[in-house]
Amino acid sequence: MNKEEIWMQRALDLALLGSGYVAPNPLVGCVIVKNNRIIGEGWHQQYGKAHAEVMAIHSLLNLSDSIGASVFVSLEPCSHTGKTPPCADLLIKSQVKEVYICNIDPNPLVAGNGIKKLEAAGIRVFTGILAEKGEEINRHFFTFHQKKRPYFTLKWAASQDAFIAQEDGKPYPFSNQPSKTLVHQMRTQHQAILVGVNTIIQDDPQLTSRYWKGNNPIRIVLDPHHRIPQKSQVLQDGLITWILTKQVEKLEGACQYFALGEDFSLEKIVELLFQKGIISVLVEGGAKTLDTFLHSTWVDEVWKQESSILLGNGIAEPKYELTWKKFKQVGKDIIWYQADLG
Ligand code: AOF
Ligand code: ZN
Repeated sequence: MNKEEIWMQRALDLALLGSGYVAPNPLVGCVIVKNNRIIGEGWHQQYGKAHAEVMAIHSLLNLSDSIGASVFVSLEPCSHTGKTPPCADLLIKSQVKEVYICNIDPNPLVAGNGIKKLEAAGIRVFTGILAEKGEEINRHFFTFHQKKRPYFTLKWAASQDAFIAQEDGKPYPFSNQPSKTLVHQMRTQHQAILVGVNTIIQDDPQLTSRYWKGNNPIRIVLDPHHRIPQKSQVLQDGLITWILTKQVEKLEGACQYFALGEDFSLEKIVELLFQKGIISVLVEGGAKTLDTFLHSTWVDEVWKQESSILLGNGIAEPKYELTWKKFKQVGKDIIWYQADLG
């Protein structure tokens, strides 16, 4: 790595500290360098809060230290006023000399305008430093803007003989605590979590990320015929749940029902979620929902948690040609994944 890449790597490492807190915003880190030394650092810590550049500028010992400095930021500084004012304006006002950018912001509100603003103010701009690494950590955000749909991750737990539930559909406690923790971490990294209504009826799950720090995802239930039991935990615990139905449209506390009409297709669901600004969805079951997604063109990533338990019979895991890579062994469980499907 050359010096510029080392500082950009630091910005990317900082960006990751926002993981679980920033969606639907991207993960962004920023490093300020002067005389070959890092003199300021920051990252976007929470949705709605200060951007990485603001945090980095405000970490300087003296604000005037920014004059003539080089800025390394993992995403193009924004040019628009969203929940916060434009970062490009702040860098101009701070009189920095040059800005190194990992990725151009795909958000149509920015999309090159941040760079134009900086250049118009006489600041030198360099783009594409460690670009692939930036695209990887922000794959949800890039997919959302480039493909105009959420990023979909599928995940299920199975017995060693490939069953995901008991014969009568009841859940079986396959996962050990460390692999549950890993799943909860994965939940914080997605803006929403999606299941079919059968999973709610059979398991009555909470679908929260209580075993990991970070946000709880919005729970989305596919329930065309409005069969969700009123006593379900996802309707009773006061956290946000969206229920997608054919006909019912109402708001009850934290539970929002959306009517999609008689043509309750995956296409319509994907479109609604895009319109609502959902950048990433973790699809956790059950068998039918996973199968429908696997046979669509919208799956980006698949995860399977394989337990050492042999069930003998039950509901089979989705059948689909996947080239599993081993992610890691967690106690007796093995976590497998396949990425880059989308
Ligand atoms: C940056 N630095 O750290 C981030 C950026 O509503 P706002 O004001 O938070 O703006 C959100 C948008 O700003 C987001 O969609 C993305 O385009 C950009 N995110 N930009 O300069 C940051 N998080
Ligand atoms: Zn900004």
